[in-house]
Amino acid sequence: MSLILYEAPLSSNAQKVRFLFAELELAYESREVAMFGIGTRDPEYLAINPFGLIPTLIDNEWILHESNTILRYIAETKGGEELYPRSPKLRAAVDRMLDVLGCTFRPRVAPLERRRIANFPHGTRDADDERKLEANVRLALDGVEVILADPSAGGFATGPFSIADCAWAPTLRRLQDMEVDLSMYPKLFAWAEHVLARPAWHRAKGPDLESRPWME
Ligand SMILES: N[C@@H](CCC(=O)N[C@@H](CS)C(=O)NCC(=O)O)C(=O)O
Repeated sequence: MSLILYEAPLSSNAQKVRFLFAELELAYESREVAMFGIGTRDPEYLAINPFGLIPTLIDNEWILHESNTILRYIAETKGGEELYPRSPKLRAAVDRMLDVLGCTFRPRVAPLERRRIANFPHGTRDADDERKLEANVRLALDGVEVILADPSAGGFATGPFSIADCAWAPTLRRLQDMEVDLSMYPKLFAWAEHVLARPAWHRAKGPDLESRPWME
């Protein structure tokens, strides 16, 4: 088989790639990499992903890591061109949402996820602390809500369904799982409902968070 994905069921960065595979109905071989394994990776895995992170793609012996880069590569080369538009402004809108996710949103939301979903560090749930973390998430949600107010974002992040929606789906799901009150963010709420209702997401999302050890 030409496509191999090194992944983990609960890895948000693997889930986004699985979502795109499911949208494009691409067959691939899944090879599970243990989560929480950073620092203990074997040399074989470090040879294909020098950071020891998940996911890694191999396409006919050609190796690629970084989940958003994998999304772009798959869309361009495996029949998903309409999910990563060529026109510079439409492409910039998709790229912006990918960058907002990786560079701005994930760093703000990850600490709250660790407390609320993973209960990490264990046994130290402190309501005041969580409120501070949630306030930090809300600043980021405010920004996303403004972006989604663009009239061209018709239900999805950037207009028609794109790889930006694939990338955001795992994080939107976790916002729901963390019971962050999204009522102040009607556009984000509607977007999450829309994306997470896609049949391909249901085929790709993997197990519920409670059922497996979890980490970002
Ligand atoms: N920027 C990387 C981040 C990858 C990443 O942080 N992956 C997490 C899983 S979602 C990981 O490997 N964590 C370390 C571990 O589980 O040992 C990407 O987008 O691929």
